[in-house]
Amino acid sequence: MYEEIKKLDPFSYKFLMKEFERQNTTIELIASENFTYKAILEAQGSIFTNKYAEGYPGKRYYGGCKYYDEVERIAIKRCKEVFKCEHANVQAHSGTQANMAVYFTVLEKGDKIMAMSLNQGGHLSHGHKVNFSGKFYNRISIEMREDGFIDYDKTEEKAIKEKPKLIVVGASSYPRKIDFKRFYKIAKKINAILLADIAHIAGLIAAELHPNPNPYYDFVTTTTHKTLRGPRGGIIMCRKEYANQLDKTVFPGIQGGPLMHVILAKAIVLNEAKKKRFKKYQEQILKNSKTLAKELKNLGFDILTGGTDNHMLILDLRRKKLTGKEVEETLEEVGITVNKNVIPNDPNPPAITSGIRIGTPAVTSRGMKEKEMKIIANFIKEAIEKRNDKKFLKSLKEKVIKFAKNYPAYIL
Ligand code: DSN
Repeated sequence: MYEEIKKLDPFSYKFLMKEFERQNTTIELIASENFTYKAILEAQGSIFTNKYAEGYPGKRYYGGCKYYDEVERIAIKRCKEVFKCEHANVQAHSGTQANMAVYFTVLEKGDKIMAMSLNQGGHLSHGHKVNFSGKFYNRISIEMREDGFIDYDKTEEKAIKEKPKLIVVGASSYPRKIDFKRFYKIAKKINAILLADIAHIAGLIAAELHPNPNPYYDFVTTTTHKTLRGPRGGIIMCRKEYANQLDKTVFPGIQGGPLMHVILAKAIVLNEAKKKRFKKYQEQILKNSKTLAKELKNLGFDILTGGTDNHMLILDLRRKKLTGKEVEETLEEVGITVNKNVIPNDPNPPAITSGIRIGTPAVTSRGMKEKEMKIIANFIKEAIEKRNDKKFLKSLKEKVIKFAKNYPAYIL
């Protein structure tokens, strides 16, 4: 594999191979990452990368698009079947561009939106001031409880008082089920437009293991590479009445040529998502995150909200007087990859934090189950407890490498 890259560019090849080694010899626990299927890698490296196909199936601005039309049509059809939505646009390059397309379809500059802020678990594209969404729109926050759960009653009171034009329901860091129906009822009361951002939980929703906001939400956006395990990219779903306007916003509004090799890969993963084995995979993601949360709790860690309903859990490090930054760095030293994460009322800034987000999609893709989660929980505990003992960390790293190699992410 990668022989042509080696010939053309030895510099890039060297780092590609180093990354190949890193992926196979570390324990990947970043909640938004995964190891995609080989078929998806093939699709993304395929000849579908060669063609411009601006426009939509049957209405392209370039000749020679007939096979691309077939693939995009099937991707849309499968998306509608899997997520039970009325319309799908599979051209969004990313989750942020998917959200941008929705905002540009229904909002004017200066409009008020309601969403979780970054430190509540929301995403940059949910109105953060450094992002276009925070520069163009005026974001008010969803209300959260001290224990990390969404406070639906207070959110409703605030929404009635503030009357946002659009409510974004979804998170990058929320370990519990989201009550989409409750938000629907809130939005109905104030006539707000509803957008669910299901990027993190798309795989669970596809497998019917998490409530689905379709079809009673106006818009649903997702990425395709997290729990869904597909290519890096985005999808936008909406009710029929918004379909034409949304498609126009995506192209020619905010994007040019669609990445047809990625749309090919989206079609493939959406087919996979209909299968029994995909549901089993998603069930195992849940079993693994629940086991990891329980084991870490038994080992003396505080878990934000007390546990998890999805693919992630969040360690609250305040009682241990540790920061997310130092734990992330310690774990990286032994080959365990996680990310620091802000927690409600975090005394530390986002670059330091008092939390750690841990997710199980990637380790589950490597075939790990409950037994392995117990071993990983112990690795985490030992690394943190003996974080100042460099010799110990070195020997633990060796153990992690040996363990990880038993579950190859990919074989050359
Ligand atoms: N950056 C992603 C995450 O880690 O959750 C969201 O896009």
